[in-house]
Amino acid sequence: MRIAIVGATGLVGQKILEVLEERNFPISELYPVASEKSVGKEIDFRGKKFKVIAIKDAINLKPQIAIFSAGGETSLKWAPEFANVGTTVVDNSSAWRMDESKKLIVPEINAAELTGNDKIIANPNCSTIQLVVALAPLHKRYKIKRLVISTYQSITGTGIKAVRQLEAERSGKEVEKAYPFEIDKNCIPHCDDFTENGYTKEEMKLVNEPRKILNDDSIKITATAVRVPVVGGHSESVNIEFEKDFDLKEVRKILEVTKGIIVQDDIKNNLYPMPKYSHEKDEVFVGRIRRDFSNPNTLQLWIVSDNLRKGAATNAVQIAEFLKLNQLI
Ligand code: 11C
Repeated sequence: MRIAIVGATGLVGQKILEVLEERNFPISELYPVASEKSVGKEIDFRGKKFKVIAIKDAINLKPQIAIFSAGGETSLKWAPEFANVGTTVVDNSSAWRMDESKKLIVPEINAAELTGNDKIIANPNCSTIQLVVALAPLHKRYKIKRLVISTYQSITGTGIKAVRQLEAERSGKEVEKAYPFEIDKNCIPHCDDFTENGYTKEEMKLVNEPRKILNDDSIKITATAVRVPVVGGHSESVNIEFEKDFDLKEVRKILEVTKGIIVQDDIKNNLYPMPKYSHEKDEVFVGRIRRDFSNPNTLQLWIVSDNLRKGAATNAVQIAEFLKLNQLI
């Protein structure tokens, strides 16, 4: 495969390269792409050095696949240009996710929808991916009526500037801030910009994206997204009301046998998922599985995953693997 990584020097771009290397994705030519100021810099991949090139040069090279992680504006402008030369784009930004003509893919759930005609494929938001991996098999069995989600999101979701802010706060240095407040020893109930309805964009992604992936607009969803001084991954407290009642043992069994999920739920031994231990792992960890005794047909879960891996890079690479395996590129 001839592959371009657009945004190769960013946190997610670097993680994509790491995941491609780990999973031994077949690559004959690699075109790392970044903004003008990074062109000419070298990146390491499989023990070799590769020069970062400009996006126009990458388009002229007509790669079979381009994985984008360079923000919505770059995707809106350049993904169609790649598609025009026959490249299949897997896009990590929010630019195309809710576009009706584009598919929003979590391979374990809906990769079978993909065809060779899908030239721009959207990768969901990190907090959505870990959520739907856990919810999809339960929705299939009991049909979800309503979700109440609270997230505890890693600073790595914001990017390198936030990582530097946290490090600077901890070592007492001055640095340009990614957040309007100190993040160390704090929780900021504000992920991404606020919208007119009082929710943030991050919260509205949690409202809209799961409905599209689960192909069910009837699910009612409300969410509060909170940034916490954590590096390893995102955590989510999820209250799930089903249309019909469930058997708790069966819920656990369903989660245990679902590909990509690791159940960590043994409260007697203090076993539950935590972001520190999901760091650098590709799975979605589910625990604190219990019946909500305040409401009928309602389940409470705690879901944790490394937001840069399954929440971004791993999911994108899995899409690329599916395309290759099914000869869609
Ligand atoms: C965060 N979820 O943690 C965001 C980062 O739409 O792809 C990814 C934003 C996106 O802040």
